[in-house]
Amino acid sequence: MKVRVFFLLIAAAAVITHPGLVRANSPKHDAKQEDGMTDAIAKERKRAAANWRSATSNEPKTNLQGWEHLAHRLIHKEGLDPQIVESVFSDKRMPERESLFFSVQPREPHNPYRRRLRRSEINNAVSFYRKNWFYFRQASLQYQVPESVILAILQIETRCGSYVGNSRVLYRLARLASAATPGNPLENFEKKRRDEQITLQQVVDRAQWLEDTFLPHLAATFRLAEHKQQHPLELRGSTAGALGLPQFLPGNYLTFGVDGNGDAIVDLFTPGDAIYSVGNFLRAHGWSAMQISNDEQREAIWHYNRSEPYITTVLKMAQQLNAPIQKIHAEIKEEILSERVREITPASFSIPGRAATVPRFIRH
Ligand SMILES: [Ca+2]
Repeated sequence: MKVRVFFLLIAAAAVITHPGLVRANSPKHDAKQEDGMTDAIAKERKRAAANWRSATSNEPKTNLQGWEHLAHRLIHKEGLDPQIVESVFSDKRMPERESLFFSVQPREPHNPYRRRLRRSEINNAVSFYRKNWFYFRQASLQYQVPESVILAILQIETRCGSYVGNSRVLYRLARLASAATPGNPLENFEKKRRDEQITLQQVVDRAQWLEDTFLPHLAATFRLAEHKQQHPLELRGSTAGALGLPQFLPGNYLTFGVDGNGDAIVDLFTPGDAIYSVGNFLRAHGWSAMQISNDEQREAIWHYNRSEPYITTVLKMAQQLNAPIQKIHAEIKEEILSERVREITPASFSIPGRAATVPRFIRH
């Protein structure tokens, strides 16, 4: 769901025939392979040239700043309104398209989450829990996902909203979705083949995977903006194009976003909606009961972020959060017994989570 899904590709990588071995054992096959490679390169060059001719022809048209291929895909594959697409990609706020260089077999750096279990992180999460315990308890009951797991995810994603990113989501997703723009795969191949054992087909396949993965989220950005009554270029999020406290990509925002605070709008920048939406997402991805096996837990979180170190860190943090959460539960119970609960329970909490779908959106 996030840009970190890159790592999924490692598993799907095709078996590579080592060119050196083929050359030594089978000169005929080698020549054939070379011919095939030359044909493929020639074909890619032809596509790139055609794209360039189209982009530089004298016909009067909107200046799409190099995004012609992507605009075409959004209009003809995703069914977006041509006028809106053209106006956004020609907008001065939208940077010109530049070549996108990508890894064919990306690997995650060695455990980027290793520093996320420090005391300060736990304290921040506990402090967020204390302010929003009601949403956590209700969401946990509704989706049968432990409060500690939802809290750990929000802490790891954005330190419970301390930083939600200020990048233009549309531009960041457009970059990723533009990988298969004619000419871009070839540029990547020519750069990589100097020092990597990689075939053009692998590069083309990877570029297509990036387009197929991120084009739907790019299209969802337009739809999300429409619902929020914002200009598509004004939606802000991470450099990976994810939004709000739980860092959902736009497609997931539309599909799994929930109105948790009961105000009949879905706003993932508010704690109540963010907490419910994480519960809803995990529930929809296999977290079927409060007590499930470790493998089942890992599987559900994997859909959130396809990274083993991420999953391990979420579960370790959740474990560390259990005791403080129990302590706060005990405090709340005392508050309720002493009838001071009204001081910490806003009246608007009466019907949280009643809407399981997206009724409407608001502007930030
Ligand atoms: Ca709401």
